[in-house]
Amino acid sequence: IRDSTVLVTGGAGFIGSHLVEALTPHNEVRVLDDFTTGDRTHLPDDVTVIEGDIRDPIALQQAARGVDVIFHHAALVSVERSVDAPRQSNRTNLEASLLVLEQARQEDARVVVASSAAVYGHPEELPVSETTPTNPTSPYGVQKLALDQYTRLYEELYDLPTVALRYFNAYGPRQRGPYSGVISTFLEQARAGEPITVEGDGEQSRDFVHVSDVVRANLRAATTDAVGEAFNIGTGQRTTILELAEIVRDATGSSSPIVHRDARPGDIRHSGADTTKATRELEFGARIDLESGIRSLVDGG
Ligand code: UD2
Repeated sequence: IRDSTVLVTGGAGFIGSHLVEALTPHNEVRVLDDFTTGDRTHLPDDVTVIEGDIRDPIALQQAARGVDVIFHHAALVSVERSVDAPRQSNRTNLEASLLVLEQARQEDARVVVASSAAVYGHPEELPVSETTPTNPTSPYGVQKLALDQYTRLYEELYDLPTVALRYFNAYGPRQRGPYSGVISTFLEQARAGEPITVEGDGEQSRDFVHVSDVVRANLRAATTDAVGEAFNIGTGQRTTILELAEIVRDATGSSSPIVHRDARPGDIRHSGADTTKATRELEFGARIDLESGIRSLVDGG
C-alpha cells in the first residue's frame, strides 16, 4: 500500500515492528504500543509513536484519528498466561480489540487483525484449512477466535473492510523474551553450547513461517477485495521439533547435545496450514523455507 495513513497497534513488537519497517517508506505510519514487550530501538525515526495501552480509549482514539488502515498486532501473546489469568488476557486480546474495531468503524478504516492457529486447537484434520472446525484449547485461542469472528461480523454488519490473518508459528529476527518460541530458544541454546531442550518426544510438528512472509501477507490484506474473511498464514510445510533441533545445530555448527524434557501439558501435537485460500484470494505464498530462514537468522539477525 502507498500514500496511506496507517496505524500499527503493537508496532514495536516482534511482528509489528517488521511490518512498520515495510510500511514506512511509502506511508505515514503511527504506532500505538505500551512498550511492555515492544522495543523503541526497532522503530524507524519517521514514525509517530503514541505510547499507550490499547485498553485506553483516549490513546486509541488519538492514534486512530484519520487513518485509512489499522493493523492490529497488540496482544498478550502468552498462551500460558491466558490459562493462569483468563480475564486479564481477555481484556487485552478481546475487549480492547473490540475497541479497535469500533474505532475503525468511526474512522471508516480497513482493519487487518492478527489471529492465530490457536483457533483450531487440536485440529481435526491436517493440514488445517479455514473450514476445519475451530476448537481452541486455551483462553488465548478462544479470544483470538472471538476476534476473528468479530472481524467477519464487522464486515457483514457495518460494511467495514476487515481481514483476519491466522498466523501459524511465526519466527525471525527480534523474536525474544520468555514467550518467544522454540526457534529463538534453540538458537540461543546452540550458540551458547548449552543442551537443546526438546519437550516430549520431539515428534510434534509445526508450520514455521518467517516474519517477512507474515509481513507480505499483511500488505496483501491491506488491499484485497476479499474482505470479511480469515486466512491461514503459514508455509504449508510441517517440521518436527526434533528435525528443527537438527537444523539449528547444523546451521550454527554447534555441538550442543539434544536433551529431552517433559512434554508441555496440553501441547498441540501437530499443526500445519493449508494455504490454498490465501494463495487464491490474497496471492500469498510463503517464500522462505525453514532452512534458509534459520540460516539467515544465524548469519544476520
Ligand atoms: C504457538 C504460538 C502461540 C499460539 C499457538 C497456537 C509462538 C511462539 N507461539 O505456540 O502464540 O498461536 O502456537 O497453537 O509461535 N518446545 C521445545 N523446547 C523448547 C520450547 C518449545 O521442545 O525449549 C516445543 C513445545 O513443546 C512445542 C513446540 O516446541 O511443542 C512449539 O512451541 P512454541 O512455544 O514455539 O509454540 P506453540 O506452537 O506452543
